[in-house]
Parts: sequence; structure tokens; C-alpha cells
Amino acid sequence: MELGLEAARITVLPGEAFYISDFITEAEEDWLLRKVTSAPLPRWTQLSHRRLQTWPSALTQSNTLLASPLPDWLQSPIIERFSELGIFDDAPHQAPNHVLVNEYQPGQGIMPHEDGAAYYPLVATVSLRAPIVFDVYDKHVQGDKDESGQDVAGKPDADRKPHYRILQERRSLLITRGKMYTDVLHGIAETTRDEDLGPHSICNWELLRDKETYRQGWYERETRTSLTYRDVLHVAKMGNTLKFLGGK
Ligand SMILES: O=C(O)CCC(=O)C(=O)O
Repeated sequence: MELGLEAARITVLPGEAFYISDFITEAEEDWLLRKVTSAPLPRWTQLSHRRLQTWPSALTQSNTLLASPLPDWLQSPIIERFSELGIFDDAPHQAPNHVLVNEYQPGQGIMPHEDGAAYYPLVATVSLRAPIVFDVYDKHVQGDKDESGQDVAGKPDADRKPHYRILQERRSLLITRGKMYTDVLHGIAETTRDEDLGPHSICNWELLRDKETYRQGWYERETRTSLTYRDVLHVAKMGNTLKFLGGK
């Protein structure tokens, strides 16, 4: 992955993050959005601040994926391009096996969180339809101590300020891996307008496709869809699944 991606590295971030502003074409974006929106309604899980599709299926309670291929439209062209760049070469299955499709209306977002141990520490996110600012937070809040005076991980809260902000344009790819997966929290503010944009605050500013659009320092949120690709570590094959469900 290193050679092809080096020019896309977001160098100010503490861990590894890469941003490719024109990862898919406009025609591919249209086609992907048609696939997302034509999925049957039961495919969507309505959450309080966004809605979500989970492909090929939700993980079991023990964070296991029941083996099943991703649909073709989530594989080609995106996973082919990941292979060309070697993005998942070091992951246990050498390719993503799980995709979350998130849709955010203006005013919606996702609280600071981490993605946890079910996945190999690598996320590749393709953004569709509209830009959004992705916030990165320290896990520790300054001043959080336990009784012995040691720093402890702080609880995320709504007033917390992001340490870094990444602007994701439509049709872009954001890759976060390693310490950017394990050592920080990420989230998306619940706002109708992303503000204070510029080289001073957006850590991938130099990698943007269209800086001019954001030069005024703000934009109004529109509906934005993301495809987040991951490798689930534990996969149960069908035979094992039947045993797991009590079959012989
Ligand atoms: O929609 C996004 O870009 C981020 C989603 C996210 O934070 C997650 O799936 O953990």
C-alpha cells in the first residue's frame, strides 16, 4: 500500500490516515446511490440520529460474521481499487468483508466513539452525495485522573472539542488505520452547517479536490451517505454456523 498511497497521507495526524479526493467518478457515485436507495426498506435500521444498512449482515453477539459475500455493487469497482492500492493487504482476509452504509440528514451525526475489537484496525470510507467534517478526538480528556493520579480515558461528551478535523468531499476515500483506529475517537457533529473551515482547521486541506468551495469557511449540510469498509476478524463458515445454531 505504501507507494501508491504515500501522496495521499494526511501528515499532521498522529497515526496513519490517507485521503484520496476523487476515488470514484460522478457516474459511479450516481450508480452507487441508486443501489443504496433502491434497497428494500427492511434493509435500513433507523437510529435516532442517522439510518444504517449493514452488509452482508449484522455481527452476532460474539462479534462474528456469518460468512457471506458482499453484493456485487459493493465489490466492484471499490474493492478492486482497494486491491490495486494494496489497502487491505495486511488485513487477515486481505479484503474487506463487511460494509456499513450510513445516511445522515442535515443536523444528524454520530457521537465520538471507537470501532472496537471486532474488526482489523483499518477503515476505508467512501463518501457520497455531499461533504461532511469527520472529527477526531483524544481518548483522554486532559485532567481526567484516577484515584492514584494516573490519566484515565475520558468519557466522550457532546461539549468535547475535536483535536483534528478531516473534510470528506463527495466521491472521496478516507482510510484510517493503526493508531488512528486504536488511540483516538471519531465522530460527526450534529449540525446543519460545518463552519470554521480552512487550512488552519482542516487537516487534509491541501489534499482537497475543490478548496475554492470551502474558501468562504462554511457550507450547509446536505444528505450525505457513507460506505465504510472493514475486515471482521471472526468469520463463521456455513457448516460451523449450523453447529452454532444447534444443527448436526
Ligand atoms: O459515516 C462515516 O463516515 C463515519 C461512520 C462511523 O463513524 C462508523 O461507522 O463508525
